[in-house]
Amino acid sequence: MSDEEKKLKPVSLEGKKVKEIDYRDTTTCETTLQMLQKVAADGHETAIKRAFDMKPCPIGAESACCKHCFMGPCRLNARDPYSRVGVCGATIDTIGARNFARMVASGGAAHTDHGMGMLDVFREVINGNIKGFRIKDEKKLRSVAASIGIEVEGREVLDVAKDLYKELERTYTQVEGEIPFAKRVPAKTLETWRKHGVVPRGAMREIMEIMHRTHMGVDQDYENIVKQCSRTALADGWGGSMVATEITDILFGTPTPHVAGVNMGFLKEDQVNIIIHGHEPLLFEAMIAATSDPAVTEKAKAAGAKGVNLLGMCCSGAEALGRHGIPHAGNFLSVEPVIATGAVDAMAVDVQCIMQSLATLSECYGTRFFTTNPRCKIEGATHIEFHEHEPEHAPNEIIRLAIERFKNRPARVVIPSRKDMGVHGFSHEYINYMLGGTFRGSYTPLNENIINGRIRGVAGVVGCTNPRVKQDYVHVTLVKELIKNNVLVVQTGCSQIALAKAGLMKPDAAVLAGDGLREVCETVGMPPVLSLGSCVDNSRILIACAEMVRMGGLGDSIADLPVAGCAPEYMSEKAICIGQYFVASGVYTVFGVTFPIVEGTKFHKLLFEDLEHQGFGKWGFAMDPYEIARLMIAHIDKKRAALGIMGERERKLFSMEDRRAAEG
Ligand code: SF4
Ligand code: MSK
Repeated sequence: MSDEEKKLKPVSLEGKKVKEIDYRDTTTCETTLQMLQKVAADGHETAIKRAFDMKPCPIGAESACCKHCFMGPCRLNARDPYSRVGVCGATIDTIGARNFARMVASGGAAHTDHGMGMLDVFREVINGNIKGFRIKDEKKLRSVAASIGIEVEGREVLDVAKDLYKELERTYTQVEGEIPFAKRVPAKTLETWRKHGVVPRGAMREIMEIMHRTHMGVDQDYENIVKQCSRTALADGWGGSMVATEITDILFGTPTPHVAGVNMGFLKEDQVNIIIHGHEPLLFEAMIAATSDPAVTEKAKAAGAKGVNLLGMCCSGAEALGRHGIPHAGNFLSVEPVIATGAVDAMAVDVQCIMQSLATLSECYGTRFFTTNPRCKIEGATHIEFHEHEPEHAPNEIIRLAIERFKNRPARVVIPSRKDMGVHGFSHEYINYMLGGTFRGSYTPLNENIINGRIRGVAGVVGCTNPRVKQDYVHVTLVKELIKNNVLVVQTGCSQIALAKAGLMKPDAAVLAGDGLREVCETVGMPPVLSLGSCVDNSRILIACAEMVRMGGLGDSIADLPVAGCAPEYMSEKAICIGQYFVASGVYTVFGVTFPIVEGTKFHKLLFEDLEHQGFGKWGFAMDPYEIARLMIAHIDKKRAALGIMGERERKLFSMEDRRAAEG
């Protein structure tokens, strides 16, 4: 381990009193650190301090308790899990599987509700009822429609769009049959799903059924519960999330790579700063339109500002960064600290990952804090509802109040100077084009480079940051280790922001990659780490996997591919659902932080071993980034060996010299 790596290594904070917190142990992000120290000096608190104050409940952390009825709640002994059962007789496997299933249902509901909201807007746009948005990417519309068997040749855009809407609505409402995007799943993977009865019908039905089956006294066979977990999670990955991604691209444009910036240094002292935080793209798109109006700049100037400066955070920010190059101020654990700059005149949020504390902290620093979605109101926030039919109303009101706040900004504003530039805005379509060129755009070159061993495999590193883990440390260390070992990394969500801050999204970061990956990156001019967007854009990774199978040479199903996934600092139920849909799709998926299951149980063995034998992927768990990398690379090598493509580089690892030394 280098000195630099030692410096980054987390220090155990167990048993430390709050006043002893050294914030350098809690984050590797220097601007977040600066602001965490400021918040503490100002006498306020953040999630990191509260995480110190409140240790996780050890029983809940392993899902060894059940409160599904009022004969309980029942607590089993996680250290001796089969020593007792719940009042109703439920075993640790039933209790663990039911709890896990409800996490999948909640996470899947979040993504599918987001996707359904996007589809509602799409319907209203094509029916002419929403004038503020329009179909921006007709090419994408036609290719999505064609991918699920809709006739596109010679047809009007609106006719194709109407058929596409009708078809995609089934993703949510269908009660029998297979979701439309099942047509994109490689045949052998789909065969496995059919064999095990996990092809999703419609998201509403799957989520309803999982809630029913996990009610007291219904499904008490952990294997049967896990089948419904897979079915529900797949209704998210290949359903709700995929619809969200595709419809957003159709309405607002498919991202293409461009240079853009990340970090708090993009706040501007002489401008009205407005941060958009959350997940759905509609509010952000409407804010972009509103702030582009010269009249808005004039109003800001009249208040003494040079203009209005729009920034994003979390997944709303990741989408706007990838699609439009709007600067991103930071990932999940930086959202509270950024308020402490005093420079945020307004923060407007929609849904998901919005800490309730933001309302209180905003009040401490005079920031105007707005909720905009009827699903997410927060005590202490000002609610200005965003209406898709009148998309300019909420942004104009938020801008007006932000300008007011600018006029009354506190004298002491501290803006960290750091700005990190990188290339953002990859999509599975662009990867196709980038590697294959305009006329022969395909995944063939990627497959060829994997087969010849220049690229060892592909890893998806995604997900949140979590105050139980040193912010960004595991993401960055893991990704560096993977690219050093010639594993191409694709990213979404808050993880990609961690790597952008660490400078890994510049093409010259290829110097950190192993020889083979470096050669490919330098030839193509791409960074070794590709950012693909928000949490719902994990569906881009699924499509990329399906394309790799379709191009040939790497097996017949996603489970055959030399790929692996990881959410090393996750915190949300959405991440559990994402993990389960990757596992059900055939991908080995490693989580960090903690895993909500009791080890040594039959349920644990099913998720961590047996699913793979059934033709799916499997779960893994480790907290140390080097161990996570080792697990992922070992899995990639296992798949390479099964495909018979260990190649020159790998053969060199077992050269005669090595063998003699080993036999020594
Ligand atoms: Fe206890 Fe069974 Fe009720 Fe759960 S469902 S709380 S295990 S009695
Ligand atoms: S925003 S789900 S903290 S990635 Fe999608 Fe970040 Fe995780 Fe929220």
